[in-house]
Amino acid sequence: MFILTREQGRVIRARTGFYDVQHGDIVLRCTLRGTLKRRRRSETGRRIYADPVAVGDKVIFTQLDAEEGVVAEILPRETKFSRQYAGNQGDIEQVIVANANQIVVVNSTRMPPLNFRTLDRFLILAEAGDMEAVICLNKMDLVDAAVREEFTTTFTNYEKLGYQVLYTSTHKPESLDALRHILQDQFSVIVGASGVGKSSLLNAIQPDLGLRTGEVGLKTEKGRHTTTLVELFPLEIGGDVADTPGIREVGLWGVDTDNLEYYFPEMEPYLGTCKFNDCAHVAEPDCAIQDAVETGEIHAERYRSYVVLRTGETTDYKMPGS
Ligand SMILES: Nc1nc2c(ncn2[C@@H]2O[C@H](COP(=O)(O)OP(=O)(O)OP(=O)(O)O)[C@@H](O)[C@H]2O)c(=O)[nH]1
Ligand SMILES: [Mg+2]
Ligand SMILES: [Zn+2]
Repeated sequence: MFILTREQGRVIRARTGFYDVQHGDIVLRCTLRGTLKRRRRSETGRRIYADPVAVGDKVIFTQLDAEEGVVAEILPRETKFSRQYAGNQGDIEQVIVANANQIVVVNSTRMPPLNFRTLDRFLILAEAGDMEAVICLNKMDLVDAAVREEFTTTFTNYEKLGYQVLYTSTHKPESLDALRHILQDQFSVIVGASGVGKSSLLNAIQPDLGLRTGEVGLKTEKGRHTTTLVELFPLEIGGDVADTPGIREVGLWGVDTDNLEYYFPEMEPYLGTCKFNDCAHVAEPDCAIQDAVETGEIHAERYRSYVVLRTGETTDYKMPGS
């Protein structure tokens, strides 16, 4: 016999309608209490809906038996890492992970190739969600010394903006020390396109995770969406990490796109110095931002991301893995 007591736990896996909640050493498969379900419907219309519970959520639950429980309440989130998800009845917020304090944006040198638009989108989402962001360039073993040098030169620009950049290869164990150090005692979310090596890196850091990994198509250079669920793991070195599926479209959520320049730290010194007060810094004359791009003070790739997001140009919208 179980006594119905309310306990606090944490969601480590979420599948629509079912949530694995960890409480000490036990993991219970939980459903949602009726009032939470109703909230999910009324908030967002009838057919599409945002899941009210995300991995990382702290919840109050009631245990029903040795394996099952009911989530009665979701505790307020400290942070949330969300993206805009295009449903067939409009855009909704998809909270990927709640309560994390840092995002590790994984990219690969090749297979799939690096995409700066995707990287910058993730950095903006981290900023919008009040989380630290660390950049990781994986598969360093796949490029020769000259290309490695090119990458490090390009990424110096991100370091100047205050982002830490890690260069890793699962084939070079010594390259993983810095990543281990970054993850230790933090609650991190690993994001990036399909096939860049997110799950492989976590396996390399902690082999007993045994996460499934998948080959990248040789011709297409695209990942095959091997990881399909967000999942949270405790790390032996301390801290927690959430592995995520490579998402095809990193839609911005919680970002004020009319004031996008505020999400680009390198633009800050120039703000308010353009000829027009409402300068969008795209095609206006006497624009301090465009001038700074000309002189190289603002990196051209970053400016390109700004323009794509500001103007809603769709050519660059897809992730390499889509
Ligand atoms: N050469 C090389 N291959 C790597 C490296 N890291 C991962 N891979 C390979 O890249 C492929 C994709 O790795 P995954 O770990 O499945 O990639 P993922 O980012 O988790 O992909 P999704 O789960 O689909 O989002 C696998 O074949 C890995 O063996 C690396 O540092 N070097
Ligand atoms: Mg994976
Ligand atoms: Zn301007």
